Amino acid sequence: MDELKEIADNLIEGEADKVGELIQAAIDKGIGVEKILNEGLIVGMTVVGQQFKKEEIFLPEVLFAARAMKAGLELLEPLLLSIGTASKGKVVLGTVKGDVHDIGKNLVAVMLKGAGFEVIDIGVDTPAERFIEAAREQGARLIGMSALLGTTMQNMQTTITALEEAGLKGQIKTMIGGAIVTQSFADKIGADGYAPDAASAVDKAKELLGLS
Ligand code: B12
Repeated sequence: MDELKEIADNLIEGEADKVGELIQAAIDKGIGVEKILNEGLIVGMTVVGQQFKKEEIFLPEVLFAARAMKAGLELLEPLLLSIGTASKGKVVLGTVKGDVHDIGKNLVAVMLKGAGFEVIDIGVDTPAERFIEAAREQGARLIGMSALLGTTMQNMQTTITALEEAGLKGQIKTMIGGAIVTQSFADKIGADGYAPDAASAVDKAKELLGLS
C-alpha cells in the first residue's frame, strides 16, 4: 500500500510532522492500526537501524527518525492498547544511579517500542532497588540498564547483585549498554546480555525473552 510506504519513507527522512499527518490520514481511511505500525513505522525504523549499524547514517539522522517514530507511536498507542495488541513483553529501562546520560537509552526505548515491546522507562539516576521494584510491579521479565561513565557502570553490578539477593536472577533477565560498556564487562558482572547499539538491543531483547 502506497500510504504505508510513504509513512516508512518519511520516518527514514525524519519528517515527524509529515509522519503524523500520514498516520492520521491512514487511520481516517480505516487502515488497520497494526498494519500501520508494522508495515509503516516498523519497516521505516528497521531500515534506520540497519543504516545506522552500517554507518550509512549517523546520530542526527537517527534522532530525527526517532522523533518521527515517537510522533507516530503517540497517535497509534491509544488505539493499539484499546484493541489489546499482543505485546512482545515488558522491558524496564533506565540509566543507572549517578548517571544522567539518556540519549542512547531513549533511542533504545524507541527501537524496542517500534519492535512491539512495552517499555517502562524509569529515567536517569536510577538506584538498583528502583529497577527491581519497577520490574516486579509491572511483571517485566527484562531489565535494560544504560551507563556512560566509568564511575557509574559499576552500579549495573549493584542491580544484578540485588536481583540475585531477591532470588529473581534468571527469572528477570538483564541487558546492559552504553558507550563505556563492553561484552567482557557484561560477562564479568553476570549480565544476561549486552548490545552495542539500539538496533542490536532489539535483537538481544528478543533473544533473551526467547522470541527470536
Ligand atoms: C551528551 C553528553 C553529555 C550530556 C548528556 C545529555 C543527555 N541527556 O544524555 C551532559 C552534558 C549532561 C553530560 C554530562 C556529563 N558527562 Co557526558 N557526554 C556526552 C557525550 C558527548 C555524548 C553521549 C551520547 O549521548 N552519545 C550518543 C548515544 C546515542 O550513544 P550511547 O549513549 O552510547 O548509546 C548507544 C549505545 O551505547 C547503546 N546503548 C545505550 N544505552 C543502552 C542500554 C541498553 C540496555 C543497551 C542494550 C544498549 C544501550 O545504544 C545507543 C544507541 O545506539 C559523551 C561523549 C561520547 N562520545 O560518548 C560524553 C561523555 C559520556 N560524558 C563524560 C563525562 C565525564 C560527563 C560528566 C562527568 C562531565 C562533567 N564533568 O560534569 C557529566 C556527568 C553527568 C552525570 N552525572 O551523568 C565522558 C565519560 C568519560 C568516562 N569514561 O567516564 C564522555 C565519554 C565524554 C568524554 N570523552 O570525556 N554528558
